[in-house]
Amino acid sequence: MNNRIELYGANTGNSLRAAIALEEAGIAYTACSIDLYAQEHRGSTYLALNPAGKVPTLVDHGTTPALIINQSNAIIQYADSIAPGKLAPAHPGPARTRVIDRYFFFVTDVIAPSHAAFFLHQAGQDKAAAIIDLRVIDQLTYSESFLTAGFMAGEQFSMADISAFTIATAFRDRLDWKQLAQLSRWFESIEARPAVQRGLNAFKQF
Ligand SMILES: N[C@@H](CCC(=O)N[C@@H](CS)C(=O)NCC(=O)O)C(=O)O
Repeated sequence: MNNRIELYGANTGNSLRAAIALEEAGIAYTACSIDLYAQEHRGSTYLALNPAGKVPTLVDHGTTPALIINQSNAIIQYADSIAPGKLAPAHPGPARTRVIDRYFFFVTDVIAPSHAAFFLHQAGQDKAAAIIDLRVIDQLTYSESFLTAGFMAGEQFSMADISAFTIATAFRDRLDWKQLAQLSRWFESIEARPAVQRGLNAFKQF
């Protein structure tokens, strides 16, 4: 093991969100790729870390016993707690609260419904899925109004940009970018960040 922290994941939005958060927070970690196609996430070794058989999972060997986190958004919160100020203003107050507010907008009003639509597609319920996908696109379009100061929650990059970026990436072919000048500028600037690029490439091999 090279680092105290290991991040198990695959090339999926949830895993990439966690990897980008660790990269942006400047937290050293070892990326451990899980081959979903080979069902590695359903094998006993991985199930011992994440009984739900989902990615990502973070293991911090710096605690006794090792700390295991199974939710991508809890991993982001953990990264914020051990690298204060990198993913949100460190001190409680209006600026930090705005970051949390926008972060939860993307997590609960955009990412969660898009997961529901994914499962409806898988179940052959394409009409129902399309209705939810349209709602996701509406919400992403609405987020253009957040970009008055450059980032999703003000003048500084934050966890709100991470949650927004991974879901905007998933819908990038379906957004009307020509009508979304601010969102377009924001997306390009987030995508160009070196830490975001490293996060996007964390699990490239599968
Ligand atoms: N709420 C969890 C969701 C995790 C999740 O659904 N991961 C998907 C990939 S995006 C997965 O592992 N799918 C494999 C499977 O269900 O077989 C999180 O945010 O971490």
